[in-house]
Amino acid sequence: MAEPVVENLVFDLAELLPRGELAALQAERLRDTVARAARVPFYRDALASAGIGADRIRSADDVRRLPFTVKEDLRRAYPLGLLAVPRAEIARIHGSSGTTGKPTIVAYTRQDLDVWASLVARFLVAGGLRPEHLVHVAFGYGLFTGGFGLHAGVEKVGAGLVPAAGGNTPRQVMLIADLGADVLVCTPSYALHIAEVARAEGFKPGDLTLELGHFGGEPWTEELRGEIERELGIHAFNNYGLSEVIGPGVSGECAFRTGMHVSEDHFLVECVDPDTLEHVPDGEVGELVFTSLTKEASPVLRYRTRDLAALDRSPCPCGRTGARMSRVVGRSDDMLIVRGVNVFPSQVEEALLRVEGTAPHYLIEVSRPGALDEAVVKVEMRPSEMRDEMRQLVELRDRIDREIHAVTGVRMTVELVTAGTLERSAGKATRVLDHRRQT
Ligand code: DLL
Repeated sequence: MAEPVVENLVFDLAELLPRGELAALQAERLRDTVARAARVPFYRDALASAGIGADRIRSADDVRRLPFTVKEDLRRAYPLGLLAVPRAEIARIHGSSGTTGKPTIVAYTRQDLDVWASLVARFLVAGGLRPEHLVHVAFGYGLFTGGFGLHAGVEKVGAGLVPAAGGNTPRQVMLIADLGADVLVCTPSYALHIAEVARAEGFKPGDLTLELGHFGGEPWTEELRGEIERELGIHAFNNYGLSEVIGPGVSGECAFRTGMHVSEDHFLVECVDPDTLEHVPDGEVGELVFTSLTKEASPVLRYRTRDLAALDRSPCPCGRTGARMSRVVGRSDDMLIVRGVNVFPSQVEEALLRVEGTAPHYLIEVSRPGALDEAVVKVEMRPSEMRDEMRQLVELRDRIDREIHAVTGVRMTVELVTAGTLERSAGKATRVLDHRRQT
């Protein structure tokens, strides 16, 4: 049996609910949710077209009879067309982190905020957070759910908190060092950048007092986890969520790190083939679809996330009964197709991390100058490699070329760039520039 990397702790006994009791609770909550959603004209019409209403829900499996909801539905309802409570009951508004067009708006009642904080507290505690810890939160505070969501969860656990927000990385390093934070909370790419700046400021791996990291908000790989853990001397945990469903707190890893436990007493999760919308068996990658079970202000029915992952309902040694989702391996809509081959940016990252001498900062640029797609991968070299002979640089480039080809099946042009030249982000890293989409 796998060893837990931290003490196996549980925030809420509901996380251990036997599957039978969980199913009964889900059925009851699904009925309530459908009744609540039916107050919203959009959902009322969709339910009527599907010929289903709250009175027809007998079990959680009846979710399959409900209509799907997509991001475009939320966009079209901008700003508050899907609100299921009187406006006066809104306690907070958040939105998706997209930079183009209008954000998708989600509303929370007081009760929603309280549930949300508890769900964030669940994954923080599952990943070792204790009330005596000091937590450095380097997520943006604003419409994005990362900052306020993690903030409330940390407070719910009763731990100390530094609401550092994003940006000014040398200052972040200074605060972590001077205040002696135990836990770092941000995106995985920003954690790596903090590690990089800490090194530049003269800190060696493990010099900082950090013990744990809770990272989410963007896809990352097992290789990147290893890199962050080595550089910061911490145990790193993955957590997942999306604003349309609630924000962070939809799922997170436990001490055994065998996938992210979904809080299934609050969200029904399905995994479907993105083309046929039929369920895929556990263990197979498909698109995750969530139905909220307790949200008051912005309930969602069968929300298609576009996130590709696999579900695992086998028992976990931690005792939690919630299904586990794998890492997100890509999105059904941002997958790159290069010369007919499907490529996920995470595969390129995996290839790069296999090659010594490269830093995990990269940018994939795809264009179509003639009839064929061209993919260029800009890869930063580690400062230590920069002194090397030209021959070694060529060898390094060839090694990256071979690994990318081995992992993705596509030949890409590899460009080595000077350390520190690719733009760093305090939020989600930009990994792809697809020039084809603009033509
Ligand atoms: O990113 C919520 C969040 C904040 C989760 C902080 C965890 C920590 P959005 O801005 O709506 O919400 O973006 C949601 O980000 O559909 C996934 O594609 C991606 N995503 C979030 N967490 C992970 C993760 C927040 N752990 C979108 N792994 C989702 C992979 C993730 N992708």
